[in-house]
Amino acid sequence: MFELTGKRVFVAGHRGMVGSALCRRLASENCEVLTATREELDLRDQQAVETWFEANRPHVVFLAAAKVGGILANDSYPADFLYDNLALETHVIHASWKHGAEKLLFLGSSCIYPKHAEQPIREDSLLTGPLEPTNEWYAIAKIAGLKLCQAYRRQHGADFISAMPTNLYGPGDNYDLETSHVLPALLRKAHEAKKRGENEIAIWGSGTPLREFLHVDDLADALVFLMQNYSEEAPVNVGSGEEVTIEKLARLALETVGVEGTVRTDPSKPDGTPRKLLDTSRLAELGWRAKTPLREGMADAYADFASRAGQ
Ligand code: GFB
Repeated sequence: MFELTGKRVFVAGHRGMVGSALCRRLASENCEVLTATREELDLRDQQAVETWFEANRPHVVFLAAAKVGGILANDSYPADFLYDNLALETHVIHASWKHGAEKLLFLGSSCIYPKHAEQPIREDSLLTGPLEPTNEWYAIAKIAGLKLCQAYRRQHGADFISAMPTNLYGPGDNYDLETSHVLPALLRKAHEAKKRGENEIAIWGSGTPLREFLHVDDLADALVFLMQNYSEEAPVNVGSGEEVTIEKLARLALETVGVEGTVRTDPSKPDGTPRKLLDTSRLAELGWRAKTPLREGMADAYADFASRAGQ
């Protein structure tokens, strides 16, 4: 088991949904958590990253910083999704090796797998077929990050590992209707329908795509578990096994918010990949399983949204 006790642990991206969940989770490990705001350290600036690592010399790195967004943001800003992610992961992974970090965990995404991968998606289906076009820019950057970890392990013996989470949600999510992922968007749409006294929400696409959702606190727990218990080249999928259609998710959002309403589809908007269910047997064999049921997790996410919206 890899010990976190007494270590300096850098959480890159600590203000994001995943990074902040990691900080909450690491509070119960006996370690020193290092963070840097975007204003203090632009991870896309290689010199700044070098200088920061030289000064702080973390023993452990969780690479949770990333340019992320939902299907429309991915499709609209391909240069940002490719460049920002390639730049920051290259700089952090290289500096971690150069300045002697003992271990690094890189965070990928389930969209790295081929659009028509056999379901549930096993880790070894990586690079066996074409990607989903709406997010191929992000996926290519995440594949490059995973490969960097493998390359530094092979060439330099660096203990760098990768985790591939399914679609995430929870406290600290982005609720902007243009750039967010589907779950926060639907909670917000249901919330606004309730405020306006309406009984219908509109969803993008056909409503038939299937997605698996994982609460971010479960993910953070899995990442700490992997840091302590896993040390191999292959990436590890992190999922909940809880899969729903987008239409069902919209009905769950209405129930969570307390609206008796209906769901209208919008076929002019993209569906993206038809299904994205991760095979999590590798993680289960190591001894970890998700705990939060979707209905319970959505209530928690909505409480966070409502408190931030001042409701
Ligand atoms: O969460 P989402 O944006 O991303 O969309 P992906 C999931 C599904 O929900 C798609 C539908 O079929 C959307 O068309 N959807 C319905 C909506 N209504 C809405 C809405 O109001 N907002 C949004 N955003 N979607 C992302 C990738 O793919 O998944 C990223 O683009 C990343 O790169 C992330 O991998 C985890 O699941 O399609």
